[in-house]
Amino acid sequence: MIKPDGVQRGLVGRIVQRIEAKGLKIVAMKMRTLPQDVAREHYAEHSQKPFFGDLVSFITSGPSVPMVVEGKDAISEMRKMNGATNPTKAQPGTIRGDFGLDMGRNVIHGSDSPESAKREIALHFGEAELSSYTRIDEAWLY
Ligand code: FUP
Repeated sequence: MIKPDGVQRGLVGRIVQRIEAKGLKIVAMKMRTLPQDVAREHYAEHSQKPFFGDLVSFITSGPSVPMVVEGKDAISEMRKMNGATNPTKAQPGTIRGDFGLDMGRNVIHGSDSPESAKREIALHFGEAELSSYTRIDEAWLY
């Protein structure tokens, strides 16, 4: 999910381009401002952390772009592309390393396991919103 800072800084196209160029397949995408309850549920694992309030108010402060991304090792490849949580620690070449400087405004979120992906997808999309198609280059990618 591209966070509100990524949207407001006009980074959506460049981020989508990286995902597509890697060979991963975007099967759902929308723009939405997260309601408070969705944001709290999304970051439930951090509900007891001191930064939770700031995190929820930032993530609900403007539109985000949730996506569902498929492909070989999609979760680990996306997290590799996203880079370290703190953008000042993220390697150049990663999305956070190239586009971020602040821990709280780190441009993008990526699910960290199949279980969290399933849970997070359900927060943003209904079953009917997930598309099925074949990328023309799939035979070359895999
Ligand atoms: P990640 O899985 O890389 O998104 O990182 P985490 O789940 O650990 O953190 C989620 C979000 O909480 C981060 F994107 C930024 C925010 N955060 C802070 O603001 N301060 C912290 O110390 C840790 C995380």
